[in-house]
Amino acid sequence: MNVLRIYIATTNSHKVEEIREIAPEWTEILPSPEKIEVIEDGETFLENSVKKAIAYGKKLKLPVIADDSGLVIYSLGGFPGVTSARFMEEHPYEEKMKIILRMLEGKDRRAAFVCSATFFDPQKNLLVSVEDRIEGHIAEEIKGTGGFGYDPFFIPEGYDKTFGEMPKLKKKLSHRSKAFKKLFSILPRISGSENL
Ligand code: ITT
Repeated sequence: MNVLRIYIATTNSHKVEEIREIAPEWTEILPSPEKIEVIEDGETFLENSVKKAIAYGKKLKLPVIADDSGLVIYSLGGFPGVTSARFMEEHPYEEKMKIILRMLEGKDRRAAFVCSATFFDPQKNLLVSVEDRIEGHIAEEIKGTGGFGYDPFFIPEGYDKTFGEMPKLKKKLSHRSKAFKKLFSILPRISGSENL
């Protein structure tokens, strides 16, 4: 079986680890050899993941995947959404989550993690983008130390623990896992052959 080397267009090592966990055997997922500055000013996760994939793919001249993701809280109009990383950027996540918990007092706590996953092969001029999400709600308090970002206060639907309390299960259930499984399953079909 031919193995396809794919570079990940990210500066976030947690994303690399989580994507590697679910990547099929015909892929070899590698961190990008260079950090490329991308201005993430898109209005949607899709726009930003496409921007990252194109910027890295054009620079490296090799197949890449990009992930743009975030937390969407419905009663806050989708906040923090595409600004999940930039909201109070210089502050630790504990502080960011405490502020959000205050914003949510007396409000509906339903939320989702969303991930847009994009593959770009600059040599074949092939770009494929998918999006998926996991529904859940924001816990009353911050719990658990696993995962990263907002994991310690997000409880996925059907569970009573945060992603921060069950990091192993998070890797299987997450928005990222769902989006990249979808991407890896359609890539061979889209390229018209079993392996790209
Ligand atoms: P790159 O742009 O370099 O990939 P980043 O961390 O800045 O890295 P994003 O712009 O996609 O990535 O921002 C995603 C943010 O959304 C991330 O920093 C977290 O705050 C949040 N987030 C996304 N996925 C998450 C997850 O699985 N668990 C917890 N928080 C997550």
